Amino acid sequence: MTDLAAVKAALKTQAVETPSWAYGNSGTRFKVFAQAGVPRTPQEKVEDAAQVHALTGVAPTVALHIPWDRVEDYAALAGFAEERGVKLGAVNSNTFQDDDYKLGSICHPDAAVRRKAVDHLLECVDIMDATGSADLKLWFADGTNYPGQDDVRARQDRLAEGLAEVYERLGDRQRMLLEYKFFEPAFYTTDVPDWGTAYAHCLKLGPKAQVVVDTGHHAPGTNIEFIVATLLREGKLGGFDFNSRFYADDDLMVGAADPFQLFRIMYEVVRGGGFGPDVAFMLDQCHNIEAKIPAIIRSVMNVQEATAKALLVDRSALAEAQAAGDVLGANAVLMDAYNTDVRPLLREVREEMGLDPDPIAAYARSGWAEKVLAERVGGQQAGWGA
Ligand code: PSV
Ligand code: MN
Repeated sequence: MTDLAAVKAALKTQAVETPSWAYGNSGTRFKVFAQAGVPRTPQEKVEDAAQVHALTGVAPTVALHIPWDRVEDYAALAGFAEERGVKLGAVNSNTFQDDDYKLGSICHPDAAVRRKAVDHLLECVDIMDATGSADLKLWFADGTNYPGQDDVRARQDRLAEGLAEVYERLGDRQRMLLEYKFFEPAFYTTDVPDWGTAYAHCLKLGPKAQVVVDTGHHAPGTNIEFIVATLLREGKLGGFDFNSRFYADDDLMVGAADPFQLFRIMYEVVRGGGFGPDVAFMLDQCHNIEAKIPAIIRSVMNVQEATAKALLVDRSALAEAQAAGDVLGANAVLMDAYNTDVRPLLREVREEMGLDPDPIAAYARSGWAEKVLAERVGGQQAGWGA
């Protein structure tokens, strides 16, 4: 038997970080479709993120991407966010959109380019000091396209050296979260292609370096929940970039393509003691053809639903069935939780939190979409890469 009151209490503590770039225009390399009313400034992105938190109650922070969210005064941006009821979250670095980075950034063969990349990462830590952010999220587009193009092992040495310099700069309450991705934009080798490589670097760096699992960054069929279980067991799971993929790094709404996978991941999180402040639950998505704010609300709700189901797993019945070697019985315990309709429970949780039980309908009624459509006229709309 699961304790429903405990499940509800846990759900009320949930925190899903939304990404600033998800509020701006995005697309593919073929076309970016502009949407009316999208933010033009980091402040407007924060305002949209505040709407998501106000309606869901579980999206209290918004991640920044530098330089996409460059401002003169980061402390002022943090104050602006707090006035609207949210905080600034992870600072995401960007060493992939400058011409100098054609052959890589922190792993580049030229020391001058490596210096530039590391300086950018150090600047991101300065920004964290100003915003009060705890996490520096690192993703490197570094790699090679052709066998022999560069010395793959030397690139690992350069990576280790650059990361070590940034690690030394971190404050006591700051972490570095290293994200892996198995391909793209490099096609032959990627310098941080998998959790093992990220883990090896983080282990050498020390306790403030942890691995981040972007759910879209795996080959089809990869057992992501096993990776999650392993990283948690080793104390090295720093967080998630949640999204869904059908083919590659599609960045669709989390829980849309494979809600069962999301449940399995969240079960391992709960099972491994990772449901809490030590693991950052972030979205990393782009909404290319759908309305952005409702899509982000839906994504947050999808994470909530998977979490509720994971919390509902009857752990003692499961342990009993597992110990007895009852294969089908154990599987049934897990499937019972997955097949539970948790929407009524989540409606209750929201009502108890003083929220509208239906955040999507509440958003439609709020008038926010009409307001920004009328107000956000002119200027340069924010977009992926701008
Ligand atoms: C790379 O594909 C990535 O997942 C990294 O997290 C980047 O910072 C982000 O996407 C940009 O959307
Ligand atoms: Mn990511």
